[in-house]
Amino acid sequence: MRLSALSAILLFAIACGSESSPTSTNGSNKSYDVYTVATAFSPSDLVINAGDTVIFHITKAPDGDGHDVTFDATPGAPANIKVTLTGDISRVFNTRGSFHYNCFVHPGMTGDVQVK
Ligand SMILES: [Cu+2]
Repeated sequence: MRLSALSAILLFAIACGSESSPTSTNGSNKSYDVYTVATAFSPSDLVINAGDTVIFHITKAPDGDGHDVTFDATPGAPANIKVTLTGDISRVFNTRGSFHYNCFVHPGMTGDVQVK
């Protein structure tokens, strides 16, 4: 019994090996930060677990414009974030899958969240 619990924990740790590093933890759910840096999202790729939160920290681009976070029309994608000059806006990812998003103000400014 004790041994199987230990191997379950070990398996869990191995399965989570490729995950991104959370910036905070609330119970079993974690929070990850994504920043806008000029006209890029950083980090632009995240691997998280279902139920985790991503906080988008949006700051004005050098061109004076804000940023939006618009997800591809994938079932389970969280609500889009409208063009924002400055603000910290969080989204909870409850559905497993790959979620690609764009800032349409800045062509080529994209990111991905993989929810395991
Ligand atoms: Cu942008």
